Order: sequence, then C-alpha cells, then structure tokens
Amino acid sequence: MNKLYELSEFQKSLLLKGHPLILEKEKTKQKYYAILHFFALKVSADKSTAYRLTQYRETFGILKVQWNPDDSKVYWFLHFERKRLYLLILDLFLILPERSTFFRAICEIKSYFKTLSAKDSIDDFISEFCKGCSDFKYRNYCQPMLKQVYENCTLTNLNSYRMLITANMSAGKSTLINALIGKKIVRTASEACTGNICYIYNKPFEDEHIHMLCHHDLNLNADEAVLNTFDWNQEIYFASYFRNSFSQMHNLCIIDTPGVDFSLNKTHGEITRAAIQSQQYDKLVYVLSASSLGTDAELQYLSWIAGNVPAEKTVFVVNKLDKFKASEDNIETSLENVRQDLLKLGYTNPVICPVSAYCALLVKMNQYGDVLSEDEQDEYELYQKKFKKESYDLSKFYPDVNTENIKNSLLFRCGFYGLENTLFERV
Ligand SMILES: Nc1nc2c(ncn2[C@@H]2O[C@H](COP(=O)(O)OP(=O)(O)OP(=O)(O)O)[C@@H](O)[C@H]2O)c(=O)[nH]1
Ligand SMILES: [Mg+2]
Repeated sequence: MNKLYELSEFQKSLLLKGHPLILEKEKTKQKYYAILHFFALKVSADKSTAYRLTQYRETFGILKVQWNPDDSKVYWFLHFERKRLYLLILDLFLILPERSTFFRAICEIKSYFKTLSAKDSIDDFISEFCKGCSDFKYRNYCQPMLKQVYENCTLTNLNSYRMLITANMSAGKSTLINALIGKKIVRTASEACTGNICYIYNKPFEDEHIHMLCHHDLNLNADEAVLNTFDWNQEIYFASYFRNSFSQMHNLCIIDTPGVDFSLNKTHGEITRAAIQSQQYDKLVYVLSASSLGTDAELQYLSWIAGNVPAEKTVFVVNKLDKFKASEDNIETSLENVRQDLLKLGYTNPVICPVSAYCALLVKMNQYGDVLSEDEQDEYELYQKKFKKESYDLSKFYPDVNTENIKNSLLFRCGFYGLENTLFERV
C-alpha cells in the first residue's frame, strides 16, 4: 500500500444522502461549506480532500461559494453554532485522508478556543465518537454522520482476513473475485487478462464509490469507463463495499494474481509465485476450471502449490461447472478425480468447492438492482433453469451449510453460498 494513504482511510465509506445540512437554508449551507472548506484545506492539499469537498459542495447544491470566512467569522461560527461544530468535526474526520491531518485540523479548531475546558470538551467528543456512544446534546442532529464515523472506525478494528486467489490462465480467478464482491470490478476475459497483483479491500457500507490507487494516483470514484480502460499490468489497489453476507465480520482483502501458465509472458508466473511466497494471507484459493481438469499444466502447478503452501490454508474451487453437459459429464466423478489427484500430491483431506462463479456474479448483480446486459440477462435465465435440475444442483456438495433461508436460492444451488460459507464463516 502506498505509504501516503493509511489503509483505513483508503477503505473509508462516505454517503452524503442523509447529511443534516441538506435540509437547512441556502445561506446556512453556504456558511457551513465555507468553514468545512477552510479547515480541510488548511491541513490537506491532497487530491482526495479536493474530491471529498466537491462531493459535499454538490450535495449541498452550491454552485458558487459566496461566503469567504475571515478569522472573526470562523470564531463566531465555532462559538455560536455549537451543534454545527460537532457536525464539522465529524465531517472533517470523513473528509481528511489521514488521521494525522484530521488531528491537525482539530488543533486548528481548538486554537479558536481560549479556555482549557472548551478545548477538553472537543477532545472528549473525539475520543468518544469512534466508539459510537458519545452522548451529547446534538446527537440526534449529528446521527447520520456519527453513524458513518462509527462504522468506519469499526471496520478498522475488525480482524484482518486476507485471501489470495491463484490458478492457471483463464480458470476464472477474476470472475470468482467479482462474484465474492458482487460487482464487476476486476477485469475478466477469455484471453490472458490479469497482468499483475491486484488488492481489493472491503468498505464498511455501500456508498457507491469504488476507490482505486495505482502508484501515487488515487481515484475515489473509479467508474466503469476507468475500470474498462485501465492497464491491468501494474500493481493496483481497490476498495469497495462487498455484496457478501459475511463481509462485515472481517477487514477483508482479496488478492488477485495473474495466471501462471501464460506461455507468452513468463513474468506472469513469476509475479504470482513470488506473491505466494512473500505475501501474508490466511487462505489461498486455488481455482480449477471444470473444462480443463487434469491437464499437465494443472498438475504441475498443483504440485508446486502443495510444496509451497500449507495444506490447511488451501481451498480448491472447481469453477465453470455450469458448462458441464448433463448427458456427457458427471460432476461427482470429476470432483472425485480432482480429489484423487490431490491425495496423490499429499493432501489428506482437501477442501473442494464446486461452483459457477459467473452465475453467482449475475445473481448478486441482479439481486442488487444492477442492469444486466441482454446477454447477461439471457445467461441468467438459462442458469435459473439449469441449476433447478437435480444433476446441476451443487448445493449437495455442502452438507454442513445451514440452509434454512437459502435452500432454493440460485446462489446456493450454483455452489457459491457454500463456498462463501467455507471461506468466511469458519474463520
Ligand atoms: N461459463 C462460465 N464462464 C466463466 C466462469 N467463470 C469465468 N468464466 C469465463 O472464463 C473466462 C476467464 O475468466 P477470468 O475470470 O478472466 O479468468 P482469470 O483466471 O482471471 O484469467 P487470467 O487473469 O487471464 O489468468 C471469462 O470469459 C469468464 O467470463 C463460470 O463460472 N462459468
Ligand atoms: Mg484474472
């Protein structure tokens, strides 16, 4: 991670839809925004601060800033608009890119107060708000932003859980990651696609903003156009809310890696092997494509993994099972063959999870209201029919999963709920 950005700040969510100022008069918004702008820019010339301020300005509907605060106006605001002072502190916490800049802004605010007790009361407020329990007079007024501060702080305090995804080329690593997140973030393609390590962190709540950091370039709103045109041969970091029922239990990082057997570019394999040997991760997810099981390349790489990664950290995912033809292939037999190959490599009780990652991605996109393209809609409808059939139902391979609410759901029947359960619940 680029040293300029603390991880927790990179993962911060911010949603301005319910900001208390939206309901205030035009003049009040102008004044509040000018003060916010004044303190934020006093301590940070960062691009991300400028972007956050624009978000506030647009939310408040301010076309032109008309109020220019001098020292006496700032003094008046801080002393006589008490409830807005607390809101200002919360907003600065959400806007500023590092804790140190936030505390510098607080020092600036405190310099407008003479008495020690006034300065202390600001410190008390700050030390309480991260715990979400600050009981102060204007709590109701500040609640929408207080809740966001609390949720951001909570994520930082959760245990970190890192998962590295590896496979040969085009097995569906990136699709599997998108399915875990429930959005199309990392690029997928039928030819060699991921060219370097990509880290994706979760955010505490949905704010519809994907953060992207590459070298020193931070983008707090990476839209589809950016994601589609970006050069995936560089190391890159993302943060986004994960549409995953387990994601709020951990501070998550999923690591995507290039396929190791891309014969035209040997560095892909080298990058991935180096990452597997040097990175910290709690689980390694090895993806096998059901349409090319048992190849030499597969057995070769599995053997390298067996020699380099502790068995208890490794989960095997057999992907693309939607491609099986019920008349020609047998899922049980194929999974048993995979198990036998793994036993020969020394695994005693390998965890093998059969899925269709692409189906799971479409299910989540549909469930969260994303517009599916015509092709995606067709495929989604086909999957609905396919996984209803007994021969395709992958849920039977997850007998330990508690199924009460999801028994007949497509996410369960395409194996993905069982996989998520295996990856996250038993951590
Ligand atoms: N039918 C089907 N296709 C899938 C599934 N998962 C991935 N694919 C397709 O397989 C191709 C490769 O998927 P990627 O996710 O890009 O594979 P990858 O392993 O990340 O590839 P590299 O990064 O190039 O090594 C894409 O065309 C995906 O749409 C699946 O579950 N079912
Ligand atoms: Mg990929």
